[in-house]
Amino acid sequence: MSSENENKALINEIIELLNNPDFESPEVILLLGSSGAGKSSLVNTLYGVLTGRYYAIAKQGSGETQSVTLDLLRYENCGVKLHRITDKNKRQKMSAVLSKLPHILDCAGLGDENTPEMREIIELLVGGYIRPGTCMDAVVQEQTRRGTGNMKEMFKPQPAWKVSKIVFLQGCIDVIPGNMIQGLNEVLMMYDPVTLVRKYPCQVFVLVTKYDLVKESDVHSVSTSEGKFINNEKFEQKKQEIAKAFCSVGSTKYNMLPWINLTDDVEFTESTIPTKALKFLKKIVEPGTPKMPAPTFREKLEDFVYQMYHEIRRESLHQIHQHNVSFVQIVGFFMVVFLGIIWLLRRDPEI
Ligand SMILES: Nc1nc2c(ncn2[C@@H]2O[C@H](COP(=O)(O)OP(=O)(O)OP(=O)(O)O)[C@@H](O)[C@H]2O)c(=O)[nH]1
Ligand SMILES: [Mg+2]
Repeated sequence: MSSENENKALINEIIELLNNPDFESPEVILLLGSSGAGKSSLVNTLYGVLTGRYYAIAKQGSGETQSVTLDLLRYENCGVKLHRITDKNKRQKMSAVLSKLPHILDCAGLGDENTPEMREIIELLVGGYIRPGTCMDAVVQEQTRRGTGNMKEMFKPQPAWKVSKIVFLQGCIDVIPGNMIQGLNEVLMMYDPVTLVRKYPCQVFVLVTKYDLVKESDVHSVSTSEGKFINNEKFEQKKQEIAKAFCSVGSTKYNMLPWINLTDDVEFTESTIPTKALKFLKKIVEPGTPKMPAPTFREKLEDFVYQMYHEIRRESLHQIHQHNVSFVQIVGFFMVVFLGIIWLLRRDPEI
């Protein structure tokens, strides 16, 4: 199949997936990784592939790697607007599903640390606490002023901002930020102490970027006047290292892809980038693990009350056994607790 036909088939498959009756809401994808890993370039790549024209809608670094994204930016439906799609047929096909394309969150590259401060920032990002457009430097300053652990008081989380999938970007020639990955893993492993339900059930994808810098050669890593290259063996080693760093959140080989971004230097008409990008987009919109509804306040309260009941019952039996309290005292206490619970549950039946 020619690459043009393969791309058309992929677009059709993506449209079909988005049109499925079980489609609920667009995915919210958070891009994470070190500064210069290629997060903003990925936004531009997906935009270019979907519209058929490459524009740098997300400001990306050029020349020497530098931190350019400073705010939390949200690209609604991959930043695509219907009138931007160049091909008329594609525009017609996409019109019904445009609003179902994923939303992408791009933010400043995080430092390689696993501190309570960093984990709180990751939690705020993943939990949908930070409003798109927020200056991330200001968030860090506010965190210093208020003290770590108090930032959730500042932002009201929005369900529409809550992240459903994380795409971690790692340049194949760059150092793996092991501490940051560990911090991310710890946040993703967090669970509600009452219900034991995972707080942030996000699927993680890893893109190993700058794959165009992998060259066949005898040496492991070469620096030339045009830049730095590595060979295939070194690339495979890097992939294994990344897989190991993510193994606790179950990121398998299936979720890790070698990746080349469209940049000012890479023309997408000459390459296989569109096919790879469409395959990735298909993977992102595929129904993965079924989404579990988050427990409501009422369900949490019921679980809490149930656990308390058994705790008190166990303790009471122990006290009776020790002859410390009488049966009548215990029954009286239970009556008070029971009436309190009834009052709590009836207070606001809408919750
Ligand atoms: N060769 C090559 N260069 C890439 C690739 N992806 C990104 N780059 C380059 O890497 C540099 C950094 O890219 P960005 O997309 O700005 O990186 P970022 O992750 O958004 O960085 P911050 O905004 O600082 O967090 C730019 O010069 C890009 O052109 C790739 O796949 N191959
Ligand atoms: Mg950026």
